[in-house]
Amino acid sequence: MSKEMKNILVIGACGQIGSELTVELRNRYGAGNVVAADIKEPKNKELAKSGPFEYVDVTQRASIDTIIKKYGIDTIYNMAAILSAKGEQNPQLCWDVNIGGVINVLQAAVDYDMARVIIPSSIAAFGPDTPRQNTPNDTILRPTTMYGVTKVCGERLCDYYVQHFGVDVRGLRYPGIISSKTLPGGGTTDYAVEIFYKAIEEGKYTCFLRKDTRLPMMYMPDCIRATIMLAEADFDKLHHHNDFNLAAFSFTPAELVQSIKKYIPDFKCNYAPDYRQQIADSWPTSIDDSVAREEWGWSPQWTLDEMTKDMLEKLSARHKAGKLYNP
Ligand code: AKB
Repeated sequence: MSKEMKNILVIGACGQIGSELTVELRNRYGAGNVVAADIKEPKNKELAKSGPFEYVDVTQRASIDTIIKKYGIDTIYNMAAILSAKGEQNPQLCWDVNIGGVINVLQAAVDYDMARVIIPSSIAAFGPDTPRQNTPNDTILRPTTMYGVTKVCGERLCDYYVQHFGVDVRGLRYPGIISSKTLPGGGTTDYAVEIFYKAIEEGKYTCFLRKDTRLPMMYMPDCIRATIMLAEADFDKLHHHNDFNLAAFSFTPAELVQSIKKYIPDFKCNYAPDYRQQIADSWPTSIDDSVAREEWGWSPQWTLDEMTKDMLEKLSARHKAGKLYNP
């Protein structure tokens, strides 16, 4: 039987996923019951105004403990992470945040008898030896990036804490996430967000991946819904815990350009692949998420063209109001 989630801490709340997840959790659980925490102050006005904010550095256990005690926290979403591209530039930092942070959160969950912990993984857990098309849930995990290494290690650590300490910890393997509110930072799939901003601002974009690089992607509303669905799922029905494949759609940069051109016909895209191409080439092109569908009822709602229309509408409105980068 799962314990009730009453006082939630979101670590990494100012990041791309954390900023929208925190606002949605506040809508569901009450603004005062969801504490946003990060090492930087929130820029997003909705996030900043909607509830409490505290400084937490996930690599410092004492910093997590202080906030757990202050608010009687019983649930942690740990969204703090160094992503794939930044992780290749600074592997030590990637390890410290993605593994040091994860073990701090897991150990805090044991010490404070937490009701629930959510720690995401990524498609970066896969590598060049993994079947690339329709990648199964349970398959070869031999990533070639530091980020991927930390994600596999994190999945295994979380499962260890389920088995040995009875911690209720859950996680899913995010594809590239596209969102209109907070920019991602340091990922290989970031081009799929930047392209929309540049299409609106300049009508052109230079993509750092080849035009035929197919990667699994998802629109933020589906990502938030999936994360909360898994957090609220019946623990007794879960056979997997920390390694759920998650999918919506896959596309190449060229296909995304075609989708944007339906709304901005003159949009131009050039291609100048850099070191991130090698990372992308080691990842799946599409994901089989049937385990998530079977165990907790997952199914995506947004298609590529629906997402493109919504992104362009939202960003155009902000651009006209002179606040494209400051929602
Ligand atoms: C990245 O590109 O590093 C992330 C991811 C797929 O986990 N968006």
